[in-house]
Amino acid sequence: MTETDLRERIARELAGARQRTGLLTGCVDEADLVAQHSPLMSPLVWDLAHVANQEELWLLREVGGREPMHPEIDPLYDAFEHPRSERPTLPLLPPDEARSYGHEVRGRVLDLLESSRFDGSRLLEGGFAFGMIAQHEVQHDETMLITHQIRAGAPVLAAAPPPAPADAFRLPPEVFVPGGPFTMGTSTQPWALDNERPAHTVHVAPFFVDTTPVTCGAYAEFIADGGYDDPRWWTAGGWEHRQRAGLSAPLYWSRDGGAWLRTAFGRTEAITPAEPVMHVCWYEADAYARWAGRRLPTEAEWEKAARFDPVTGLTRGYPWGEQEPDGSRANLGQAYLRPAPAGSYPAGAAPCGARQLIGDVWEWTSSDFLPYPGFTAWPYREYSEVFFGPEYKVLRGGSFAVSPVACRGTFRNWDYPIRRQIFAGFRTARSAEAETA
Ligand code: AVJ
Ligand code: FE
Repeated sequence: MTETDLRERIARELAGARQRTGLLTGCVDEADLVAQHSPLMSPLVWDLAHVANQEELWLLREVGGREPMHPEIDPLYDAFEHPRSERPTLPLLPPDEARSYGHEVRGRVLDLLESSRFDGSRLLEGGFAFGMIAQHEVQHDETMLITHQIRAGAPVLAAAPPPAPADAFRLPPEVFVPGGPFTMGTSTQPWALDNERPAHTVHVAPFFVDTTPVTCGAYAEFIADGGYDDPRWWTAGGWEHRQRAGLSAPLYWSRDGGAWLRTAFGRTEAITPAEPVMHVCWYEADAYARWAGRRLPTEAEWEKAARFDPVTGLTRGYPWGEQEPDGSRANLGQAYLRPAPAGSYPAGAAPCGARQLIGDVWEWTSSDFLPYPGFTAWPYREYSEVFFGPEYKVLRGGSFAVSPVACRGTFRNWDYPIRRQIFAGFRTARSAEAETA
């Protein structure tokens, strides 16, 4: 990519992120922006100024060497100084000031971009710092969409449904992924974040994985079969959590006689059986898999299913190859405010035949969030390193709510196994060794 192309790409990604931020914070009134809709989430006005503050910190100060614009506000927007539940009590910038701060930072960043070279320092190499900031803002766009989903009140967001799948009706329920080594992670993708690095060889035993994410219809069968009331399907920790939290269906589902309804962005409707289920925690996904006689895939299995090309033996950037995601291959970027029916996006299929690995819903894996061998924190420990450990589970593949810039075959997300507010579902797997031995 030439320097001019890279500059244009960066400007486009930053503008796209800001457009979505503007929409998500412009469609509710001032009271809604400053309100805390859930102790799990920041007020929207916090996200608004936090993305600007990170952009100022990394691009204007670190890359550009500029002085802080408002050093006194830095601690307010440092995610590690104040937990989300405390943020409404802080003297946050009011919405108008948060907007003009963001606008001013962005203007200066675009000036800086004009004169930036993309070499000479690790932050500038390949435009990394700019790419990191574009990814950061779209990640917060997803966070803000989660806040919108939690928010009570009249609907303010709407989108057309995703296109119906063309050939979903005759897909095999599962596909085979061969055993053997493959290259996991990356050392070369310029905008990959620290936890995706470095590339390393991982051996995976042969396995089968679901062709699509588990659907609402299949999940309703688990519920109807008493899955929530049978400790056989749950780990000890999962059963304890199911009891304590009173889990009996995905978050946002409700019962209407014999039918299931779900509420999304303020509207209640019948569940769509063919749609991937979401708003289930890791414990629910794990219990469903056991009920189905299967298990969650490991993170390495997920990545091998998504990226490994058995013809060349090489690992792809995306299931379909190296091209950036577009609307024909994946449901990303809040274009539609729901996952597409299972079996959609044949053009986005992986070599193994699995579909919708990228986009639609984040997919829980069985794996803890751990560093790859040779990991080094970059450019700050608080992005990934402080979260490594067994208390977080890895999610893969991105959801309909995240933009392509923060979604690729190597991208890793993580959360606590009890969390359900995120746009997460799952697919199941089983080992093939028994058959081939
Ligand atoms: C990678 C989604 C877990 O939202 O906590 C945003 C992304 N990091 N700002 C989060 C992130 C810093 C992060 N997740
Ligand atoms: Fe952040």
